[in-house]
Amino acid sequence: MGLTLAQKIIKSHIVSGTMEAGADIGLKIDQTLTQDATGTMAYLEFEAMGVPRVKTEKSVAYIDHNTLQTGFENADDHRYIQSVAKKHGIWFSRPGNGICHQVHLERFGVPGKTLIGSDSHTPTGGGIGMLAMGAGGLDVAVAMGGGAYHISMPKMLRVNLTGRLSPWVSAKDVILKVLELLSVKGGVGKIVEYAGEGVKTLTVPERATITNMGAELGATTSIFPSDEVTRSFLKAQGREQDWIPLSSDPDAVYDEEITVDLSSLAPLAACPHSPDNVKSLADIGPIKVDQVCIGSCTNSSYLDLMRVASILKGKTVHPDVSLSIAPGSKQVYNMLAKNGALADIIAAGARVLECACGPCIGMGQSPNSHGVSLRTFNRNFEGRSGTADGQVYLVSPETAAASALAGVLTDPRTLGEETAIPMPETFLINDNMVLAPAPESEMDSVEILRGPNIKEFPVTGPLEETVTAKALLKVGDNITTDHIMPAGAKILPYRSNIPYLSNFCFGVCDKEFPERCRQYGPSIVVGGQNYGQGSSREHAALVPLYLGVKAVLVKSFARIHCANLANAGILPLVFQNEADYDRIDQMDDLELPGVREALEKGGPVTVVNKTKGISIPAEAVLSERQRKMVLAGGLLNYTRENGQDA
Ligand code: MIC
Ligand code: SF4
Repeated sequence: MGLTLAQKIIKSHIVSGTMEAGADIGLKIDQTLTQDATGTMAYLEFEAMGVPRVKTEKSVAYIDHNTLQTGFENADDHRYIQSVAKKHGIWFSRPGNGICHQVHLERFGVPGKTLIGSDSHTPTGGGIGMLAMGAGGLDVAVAMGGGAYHISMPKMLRVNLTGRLSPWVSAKDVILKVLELLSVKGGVGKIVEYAGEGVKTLTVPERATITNMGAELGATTSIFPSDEVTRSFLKAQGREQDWIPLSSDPDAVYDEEITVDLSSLAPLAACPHSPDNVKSLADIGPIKVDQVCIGSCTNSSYLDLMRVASILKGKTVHPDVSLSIAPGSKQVYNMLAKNGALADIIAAGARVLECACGPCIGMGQSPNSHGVSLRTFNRNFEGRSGTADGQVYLVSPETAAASALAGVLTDPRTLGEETAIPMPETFLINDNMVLAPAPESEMDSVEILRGPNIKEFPVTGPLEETVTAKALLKVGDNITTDHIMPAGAKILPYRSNIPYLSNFCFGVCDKEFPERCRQYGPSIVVGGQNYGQGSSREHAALVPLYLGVKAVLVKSFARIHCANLANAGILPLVFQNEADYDRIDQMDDLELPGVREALEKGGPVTVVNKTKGISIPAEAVLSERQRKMVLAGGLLNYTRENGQDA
């Protein structure tokens, strides 16, 4: 039986387990990336492991999220990461060099290699045929130390692409269509492989837009074959030697298959407040637009911004619209500056921002009250923009630019003939903002620079025999990590300060939650489907841990968050019968009698609702390794006890 593309990469990297769907597998990791919002924690954890030098082929630390320096915090954290990187063998991409995923695709990604990153959009690397996955910071730290990355072996979903995109329809519309078909839960436990005749009609940046936003499907990752298109992209990046051909075998077997006819697609938008709330522009109608933001790791490539510049050229932004544009990387920015496209963007009245995540993570450009904001980004969760009642729609760069001129949501197909934007034969290559680590012989003399904002991360002890806790919070379906641990300009600078962050935990749902935790002590959070979707931020586990959360009991989990809970030593539980969700109310007294023994045996866990006098059966959604980890009190304790398998 033949193998799928992802199965081939898994086969060449598997170090433990078998390739049966659902089985725990350990993978050797070739490359890692971190960004600054998750990176400080990841490097504190790496330091705690005591490994002197990274053991990967390439590890890169990016600064792209926290670039708004409203106080000393971010700048201090940047210096900390820069010094840690220099000492321990990690390349350092300076602030201003661009968004991690865009830069990694351009300069470091290699087809057929494995990459994990402490950011959920790491699957962007799937655009050049990498097996690239988002992970918690601790998992990235372990991989840097040479440890395997553990996932449960995913099922394989094939998206068969036929036809070719019509003018003004672009990669964003493809992934929005897939989100409409599959929903934000549709990819959970799966790898999405793109195949079929339509693949070769898509450029690498277009493919990367699609794999990037595969994160919103909840998928483990998404991947495209590595073909002649990939080869020309790498050649244009001066890296043809990194290319290898890679595709699935003709007789590969997939668990599921869907077909998307590229020719039949029309421009789409994801409406507030979920990336799968997809409608056609015609169905939404010409709503008035207050703000347009172009950029993010989804849509800020050279091709995207050249298209935008060509639409804006010679025109002026509508007087009621604020248009901001952030190029994805210094390479993109520099090329636009050289060829004059930047001048067209500036002349049209766009507010040009630095190459960083910026508005995507709420670092500035929050829309006005109840404002409609069209964004080329990947997430439109409630409140993420920094404006609680902001109405964020996710659209393509073409739709964004057309609407910025018209002042209302506009179908770019009304713009007339599309100008052809050729893929450059050579990109402008200048890696002067990427700093090499110190040679091993000099690493001892590198001093780590720690600012006062860097506090210790919380750790817990071995799991107790019986857990007694209150249901201090009950939430519904599709709770995102932005609900659990919000980001944005006011909070993000404190990503290395868990005690301070804890004041904002679950702030979007219930501002009183942190106070209740302080008042009542140990707690269990109760939730619905797809709990913890979205970001890979382990802060969504570490902060609850700090506040005394012992277990999270839900209908189902999103992959990365579930792993982060186990890594932190919080017990992730799912209801055996979903209807039992209704049998717990907020503030009920709960008990997990003999939970330690239950976990040791790998059996079900009983949740006793003492307030209601009933017992509720639950399962710990953990592999054997994770069970041992939770018993030990998290991955760090487990690694200390068991060495580096672990
Ligand atoms: C995001 O898009 O939510 C982030 C910010 O990039 C996160 C990482 C983080 O929370 O720092 C992600 O996607 O993993
Ligand atoms: Fe940055 Fe936004 Fe991409 Fe997250 S989704 S990495 S915040 S640009």
